[in-house]
Amino acid sequence: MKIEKITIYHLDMPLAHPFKTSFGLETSRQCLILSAEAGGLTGWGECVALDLPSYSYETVGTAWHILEEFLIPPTLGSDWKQVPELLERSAWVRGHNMAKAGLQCAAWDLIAQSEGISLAAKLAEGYPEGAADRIKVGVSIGIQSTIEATLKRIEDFLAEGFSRVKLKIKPGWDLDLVRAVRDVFPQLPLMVDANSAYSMEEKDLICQLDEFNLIMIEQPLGHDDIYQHSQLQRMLQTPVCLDESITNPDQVDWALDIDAGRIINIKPGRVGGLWESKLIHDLCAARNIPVWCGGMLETGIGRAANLAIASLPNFKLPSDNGPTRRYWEEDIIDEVFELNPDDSTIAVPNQPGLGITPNIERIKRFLIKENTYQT
Ligand code: OSB
Ligand code: MG
Repeated sequence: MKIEKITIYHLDMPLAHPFKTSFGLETSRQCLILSAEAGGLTGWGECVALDLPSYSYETVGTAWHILEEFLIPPTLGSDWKQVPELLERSAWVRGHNMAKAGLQCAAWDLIAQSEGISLAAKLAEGYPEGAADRIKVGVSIGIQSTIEATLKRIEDFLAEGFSRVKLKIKPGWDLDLVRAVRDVFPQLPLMVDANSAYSMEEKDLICQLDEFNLIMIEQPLGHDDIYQHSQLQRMLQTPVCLDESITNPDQVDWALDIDAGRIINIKPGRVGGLWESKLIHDLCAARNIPVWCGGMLETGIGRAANLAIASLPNFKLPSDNGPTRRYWEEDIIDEVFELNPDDSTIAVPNQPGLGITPNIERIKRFLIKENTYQT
């Protein structure tokens, strides 16, 4: 496989609903979309960096720079047979996982298309169970203006067919919120995500969450911390789930060695790509640690890739990757991902590659800038 041409599209897409976390409010989503052409095929990928360095240090601006200067040049024209071979050419670049993952996804799309199989089937090669044809999803509910508004939102999502809820929390928006939700929904599969908003000074408060029978507490402490999470996990009954602080497979090994968490959130962008996601999936499976697939408010392109990776067997907990309408009035692919309300699932694309049809006209409508690189 030789990639002859790569295009980066920098988009700004209005979100259907504003999304507030402990690190900020998103009303529109900037992202980079990548297309890579080889032998008459076009592969697509999405770089999930945000416009601000708030969730991680990467931004659409840094990702553009890293792609243009360092990742695209060695990719263009190089000959490779399977994706891991291609990755060796940019392995020397430290960090910038989201930039790497976006380009890597386009390469996976190309290779799966060239073999005439879905990305899910390609990623599941070697697993006796194969890929699941649909995956369980939950909904991640941002910080609302009031507890009443949150209860109403949950009620609406349950009526739509979602069967698991994640609440974003931060200091001052935690115990009263979770208590109120538990009072009204005693049986609801429920979890919280702090996006690193707490420190060990608040350990007593965090431990009080134990009484609410949560599936997990996601990333309560520092974005690059493992050590204090291990101290906290020792005090908690509820599993800690690591999101921000896991940026590669080694981090997972070390975190599990010191019991810094008992569940791992895999986001291909954060860990460097689908290949690294598979490695983390495998090593967690070997250590009996369940994983699940987080979301980064992706367009249909990144969403299709997440659905594919989440179809692997150790993705044991519901994913945050919801149906299209939860994020977009207008997506940039023709397909619409629908929630199956009977079992809170979404079908994994089964056509070759990502199994989607990017819509160039809509990509152009949301375009801030684009550039093409050729051999
Ligand atoms: O921490 O999981 C997170 C969105 C942006 C940045 C970080 C996170 C999130 C979400 C959104 O929780 C989940 C989704 O895509 O629905
Ligand atoms: Mg998270």
